[in-house]
Amino acid sequence: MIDDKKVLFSGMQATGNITLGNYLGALKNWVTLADEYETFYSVVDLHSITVRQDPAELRKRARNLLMLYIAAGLDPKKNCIYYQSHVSGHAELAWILNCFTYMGELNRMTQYKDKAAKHADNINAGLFTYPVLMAADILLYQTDVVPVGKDQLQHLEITRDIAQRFNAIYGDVFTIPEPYIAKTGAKIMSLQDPEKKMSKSDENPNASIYLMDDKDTIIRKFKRAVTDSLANIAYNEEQPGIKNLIDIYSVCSGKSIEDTVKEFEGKGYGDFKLAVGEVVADKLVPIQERFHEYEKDKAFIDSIIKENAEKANYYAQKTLRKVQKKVGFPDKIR
Ligand code: ATP
Ligand code: LTN
Repeated sequence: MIDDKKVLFSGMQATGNITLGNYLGALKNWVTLADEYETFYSVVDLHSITVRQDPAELRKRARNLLMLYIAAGLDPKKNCIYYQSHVSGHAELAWILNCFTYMGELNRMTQYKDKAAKHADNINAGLFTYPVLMAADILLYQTDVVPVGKDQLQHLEITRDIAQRFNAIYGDVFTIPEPYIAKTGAKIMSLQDPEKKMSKSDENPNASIYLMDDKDTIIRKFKRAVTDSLANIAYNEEQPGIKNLIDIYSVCSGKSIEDTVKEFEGKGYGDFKLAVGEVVADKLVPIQERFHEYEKDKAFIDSIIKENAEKANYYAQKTLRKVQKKVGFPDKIR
């Protein structure tokens, strides 16, 4: 708790262009929940280097991502939006938690298995202990709730296990966090292969809608979206492409799944795809406009980066000192 408010933490990697999946699965919910909680939204650049990055590119993407958080509707004066690398407590706590995490647990992580298969030439120890750093992110702020997409549930589980294990030995040190998964939009699928999640690291640009895509591009990508030959707009597992488009339309328009199906019953796929494109563009264009405004206001963004890093550091240090004491590190001589 901070000032009687529960704490919310979440983060995203600056590894590529943010997709509609990231927005609907995570960022959009962050905005909805922001008022209710004391919030920390991090650009998790330490996580990003588990996969090789070009330094100049990483720096640019990380700044763009930070500006996108703000452009999406998070007020940086109320929400602590900051770079993970500006708060050394993340790495320090991660080290300690590494000593409370088992190889067997990490070996079971599906994200690790997927990424290791994708980057067979660079299966580094950071990739393996990625979930421990994520646990440190969350536990450092005594977080109550973590809004994420469905793919991150396993990482939340291991975070809870590590926290409970630590608490069992040293007493009530960490708050045990709960995941928050939205009912719709928690898993947006690729437009080119609706059996696969939409991912910013997909090589095929037509598989994803990027948050910065212009309206024509958005509509063109939806027109090309892979569907089926049943010519029937219905919400079921046999029609994953159409199901995905219904999900997207429903979250972006605020209408329920049932109302969406009713609205398009009997209509052709072409008309439906166009309507999905329109509603998505209506959501994204205002975000893009705000983003371009912030791009011009370097001094404002810089001041946000500085102030929020200080705020995050303050809370991080509080937890870190407690943990260091518990495990038996000597007090610093001041
Ligand atoms: P990468 O492709 O590089 O692994 P990613 O697109 O999966 O990246 P992350 O940075 O790992 O994105 O995730 C950021 C947030 O977006 C997480 O909360 C994640 O659960 C959510 N998310 C990612 N992809 C989707 C998706 N297709 N649908 C819903 N939520 C998603
Ligand atoms: N692994 C997450 C990003 C992430 C995160 C976090 C999310 C790193 N640390 C802490 C929530 C809380 C992902 O989305 N791939």
